[in-house]
Amino acid sequence: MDFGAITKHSVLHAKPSGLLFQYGTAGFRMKAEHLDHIMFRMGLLAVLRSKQTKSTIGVMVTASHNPEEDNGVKLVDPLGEMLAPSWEEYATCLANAEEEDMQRVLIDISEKEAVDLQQDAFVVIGRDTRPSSEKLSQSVIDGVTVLGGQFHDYGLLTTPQLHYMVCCRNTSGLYGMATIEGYYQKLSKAFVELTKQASRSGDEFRSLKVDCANGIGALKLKEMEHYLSQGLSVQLFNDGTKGKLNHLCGADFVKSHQKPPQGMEIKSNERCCSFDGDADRIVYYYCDADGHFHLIDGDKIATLISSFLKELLVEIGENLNVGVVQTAYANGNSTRYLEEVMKVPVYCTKTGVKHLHHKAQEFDIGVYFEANGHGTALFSKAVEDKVKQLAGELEDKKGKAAKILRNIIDLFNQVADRKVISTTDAERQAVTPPGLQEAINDLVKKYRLSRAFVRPSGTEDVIRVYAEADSQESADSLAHEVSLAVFQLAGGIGERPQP
Ligand code: G16
Repeated sequence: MDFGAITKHSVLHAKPSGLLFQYGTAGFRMKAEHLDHIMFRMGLLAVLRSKQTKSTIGVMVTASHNPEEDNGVKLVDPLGEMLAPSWEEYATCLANAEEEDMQRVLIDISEKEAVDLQQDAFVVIGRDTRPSSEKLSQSVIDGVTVLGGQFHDYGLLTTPQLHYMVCCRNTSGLYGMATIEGYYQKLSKAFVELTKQASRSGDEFRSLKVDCANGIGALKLKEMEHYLSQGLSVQLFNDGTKGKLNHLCGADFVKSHQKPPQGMEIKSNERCCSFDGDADRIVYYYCDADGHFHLIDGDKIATLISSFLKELLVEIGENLNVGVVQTAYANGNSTRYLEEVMKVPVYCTKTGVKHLHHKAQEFDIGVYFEANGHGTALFSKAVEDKVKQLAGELEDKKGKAAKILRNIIDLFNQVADRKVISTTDAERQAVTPPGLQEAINDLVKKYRLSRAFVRPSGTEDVIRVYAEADSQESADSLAHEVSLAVFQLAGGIGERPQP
């Protein structure tokens, strides 16, 4: 390592004093103005990780669902999955190191992880549409080059697209071509074939209104639209031409407010969906003939996907081990339905795609979704090979089901996806501050069919409160009471929570 060069560049990306940085649920997230040194240092770290794994590593510059003024960065590991937990710790350590300690921290990481510094390194970079993203991704590139790494800057990309590029590069193109064109071709081919195999094919099933959260999803869907034209006609809303990113629109807004985004007129039974700021979440919705809004969130998507997969497996005659992974936010009824009616085992992990993804890899077919719309289905290599073989061999109904399943495998982009309060039991129980969990338990007892929990967010400086009960009024009231308990027992600041 050329420490002279590292120091010379590092001072150009000075660390602001008095702030603590943490690699959270999905990387570093905060106001964009505090992130320059983190970007430079994540460029350095990506090179070390690339040398250690002898693979291409991804760096995505985005703050996803957070407001436009924020930004963030996440590293993507060799098969497109989230960065390994031990490296998250190195990322935190490097982000907080004082200038004079940088050399020691870099040597420490290299020694602990037996990084061969002579090894070549390659890093791919993508960014969302935030005004701050271009400059910040330049700082990542500075970090990569000063450590002698090679890079490819894809420029504007959605997060799933960057994950795809990393996976393609590390499988020598086996997963697909590592170009934007390759991404559109692979996914649209599988999708268009699936729509041809679908039993219902009227125009009403082929049109979709898409709320793009005023983000990158709009640009990329416009590029992809004509590849899909034989199977789907999309109408874009909140495409970034006037509104602000994630403001009054996008998946997070629709899920948490349980209403359509601003700027989208919905007629009865029209099919609609919303992305988030980096297009790695999706929720669907429609209004019925009486004007009632219906949300198909991650819980429902997981249920629909796993029921469909089970039907296909029965048709093919294969008995595979299908599991569903959720988080504490999953509505209790969805868990009950999956376990009791669908007879599918359900597991609960901590919030964060990385935790769900990890668990889902234990099954032949693992379906995972966070209620907020992050998720996918994972198929083991053995299942993938078997399905491809059966699709070639079987005929009639069985053959048709196997071919549908083969296209589904190609369609799912499977790449391997506040501190006062601490939690346990997949974040369903608060351990500290003392008395908080007992207070929540007492409040929950006051309502029928109720659950509630609290946890510190890993992407925003807030405590999240979740509540469910037998009616909307009860759920709202329980949420408010739990918020008040948090405010009192965890030393809340600012205004008291309002009902
Ligand atoms: C990120 C993570 C998700 C998580 C969400 C909220 O989403 O990728 O797994 O559910 O943050 O996390 P928290 O409640 O810890 O703030 P995104 O879309 O912002 O990347």
